[in-house]
Amino acid sequence: MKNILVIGSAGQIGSELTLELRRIYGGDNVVAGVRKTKPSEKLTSTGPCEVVDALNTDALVETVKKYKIDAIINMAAILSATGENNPMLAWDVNMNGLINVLEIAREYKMKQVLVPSSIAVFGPTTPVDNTPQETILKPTTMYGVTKVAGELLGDYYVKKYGLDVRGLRYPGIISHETEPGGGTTDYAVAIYYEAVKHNKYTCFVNEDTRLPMMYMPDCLKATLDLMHADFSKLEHHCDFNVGAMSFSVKELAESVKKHMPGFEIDYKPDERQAIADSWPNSVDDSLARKEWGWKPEFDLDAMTQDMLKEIKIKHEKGLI
Ligand code: VAH
Repeated sequence: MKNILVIGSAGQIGSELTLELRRIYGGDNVVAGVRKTKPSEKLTSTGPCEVVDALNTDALVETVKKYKIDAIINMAAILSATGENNPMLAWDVNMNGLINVLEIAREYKMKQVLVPSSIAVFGPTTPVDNTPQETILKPTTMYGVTKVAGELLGDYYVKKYGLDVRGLRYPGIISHETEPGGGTTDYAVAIYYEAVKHNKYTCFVNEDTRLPMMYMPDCLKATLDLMHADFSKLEHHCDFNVGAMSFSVKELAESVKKHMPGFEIDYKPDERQAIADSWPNSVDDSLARKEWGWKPEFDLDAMTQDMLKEIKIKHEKGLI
């Protein structure tokens, strides 16, 4: 692939993935597709940005033609918590947007499409520890429903049309560049910002909530490793489990306290507790390790040290 379009470039993963792809493929060869959110100066100064809405087929085709796009990364999604407040919007963006991307990729003979999935595909009847890749997928959120359907759709385009479609089930992603929005796992980012700004945090899930999590450098590594894997060697395509760590909120708070002894946390669970409770504690990512050599690098304490260092810099600069 030579010319890549990242849809959802202003988002938590999209913003950093676009910059990383530009470092690899060259700034002019990676188009940042944004919708409402204004792209950061880092995005606008390192390569082309276009207003791209996966629901606007004509505009999407115009961008594909203008930049001779031969690979699309579709990071645009309505996440779990927002999706429960507006299920039809989640279905529209996550499914109708995806089908537009897949149809355009088929029609314009794209070299690759990346369709991210999520641990949200699992539900309360899924085995909760070391969740296998092949298992019960009965999610209880609209976001999870769209991610199961997205995996099936992506695999269909592989088998029916021979299109190179790939996807991985992201756990909760933690980063300090672009704050997430509308997710259930957002607490695992907010805790660091609140610790630096106020030395305390009121968490919207209880202290025993344990979820699979991943630091952004590992998220980028997993995404790029999958993108660059030999397609002919992949037995799976759009549904790879990828794990890095699994921790409870209590363990996360303890990790923060190692660096900020006075940090205090209290708990006021809200509607997101039920979503978190429907997801697994940890995942089995042995197939990703076998098929494309997945191996995470960051553990909880290494992540906490880096997150607090970077967020303190943003705070000292008055950026937060
Ligand atoms: C969410 N951050 O909370 C997303 C993610 C595994 C969760 O898909 O909805």
